Amino acid sequence: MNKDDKIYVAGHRGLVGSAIMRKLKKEGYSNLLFRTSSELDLRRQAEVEDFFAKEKPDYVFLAAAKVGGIKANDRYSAEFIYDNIMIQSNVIEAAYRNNVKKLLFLGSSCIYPKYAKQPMKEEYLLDGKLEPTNEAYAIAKIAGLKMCQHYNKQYGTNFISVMPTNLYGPNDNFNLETSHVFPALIRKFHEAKVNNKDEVVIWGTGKPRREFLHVDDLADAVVYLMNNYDGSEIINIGTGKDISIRELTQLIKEIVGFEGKIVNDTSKPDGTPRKLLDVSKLNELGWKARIDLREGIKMTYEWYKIYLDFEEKEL
Ligand code: GFB
Repeated sequence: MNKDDKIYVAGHRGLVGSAIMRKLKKEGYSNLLFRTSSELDLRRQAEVEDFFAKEKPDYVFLAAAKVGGIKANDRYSAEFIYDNIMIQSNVIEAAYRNNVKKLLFLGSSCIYPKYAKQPMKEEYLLDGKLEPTNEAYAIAKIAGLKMCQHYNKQYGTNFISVMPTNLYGPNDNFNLETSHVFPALIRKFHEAKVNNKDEVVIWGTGKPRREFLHVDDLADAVVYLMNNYDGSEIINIGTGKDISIRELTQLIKEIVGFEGKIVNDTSKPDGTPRKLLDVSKLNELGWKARIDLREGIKMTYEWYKIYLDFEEKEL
């Protein structure tokens, strides 16, 4: 990408999209294109076609999606499959019709089979049954990466697909009903500390293992791959290390400074027992994650406290 190329970041306000915007600005890319979902509903094909025909972006980061934690995926599965299939289908088709030079599609590590061999290599895709709680989202994301591969094959487009692991960082969703575990624990321990509560309830047994990548590392990786990788094979993006939910809970409890008890609500689902990514392809392409988990938790908690102050002043 040249610094004055027109780069469209779809989903620029979200956890991933806002990190990509920060990274592109820091690197001096000066011609960034973005729209809020009220300005442009990416589920509406005609709106997307008009937008692309008018703006003609050179590059597209497709970071817009309907995302959520295990409970949201399970409960709103029809919305997850519809919104994500419509968004990605409209953007990928409009990118092709308007000769976008290159598009990067963001998938997720949940696309792999529930009981895939660990760590999960890209070739394990479609090798087994999916985790039921997020099957709808996973099917949509698999359809998206397959669309990119088939558009490349039939039309000669250059649409690459990456599969990030669980992400965390600034601008995450902290709503306890729909969020992922990382922001949920930051909020739960912070509120328990400031309100002198005796205990914090976590979902499930705490036994599942998850890999956590800071979203600034992800943004660094996707800009790197947009500039250095052309191909139809999907690329995992992660740290290559995982941790149990129980260990993560202890780490966040310690960093937030909560001194009470942790209680497990085993009526809530554990989900996939493990989804550690094999990142050897990414490492061979020349990229490695840099932000250490303990450091990342501290950075995210500091951001969260500033965000809360800002919210309070707004009210
Ligand atoms: O992050 P999470 O919601 O999604 O849950 P997944 C991860 C693990 O943390 C599960 C446990 O075992 C949860 O039971 N957990 C413990 C909690 N306490 C909490 C809590 O307070 N809130 C939440 N949310 N979890 C998602 C997929 O799976 O991974 C998405 O559903 C997406 O589609 C995302 O792929 C990356 O990691 O299990």
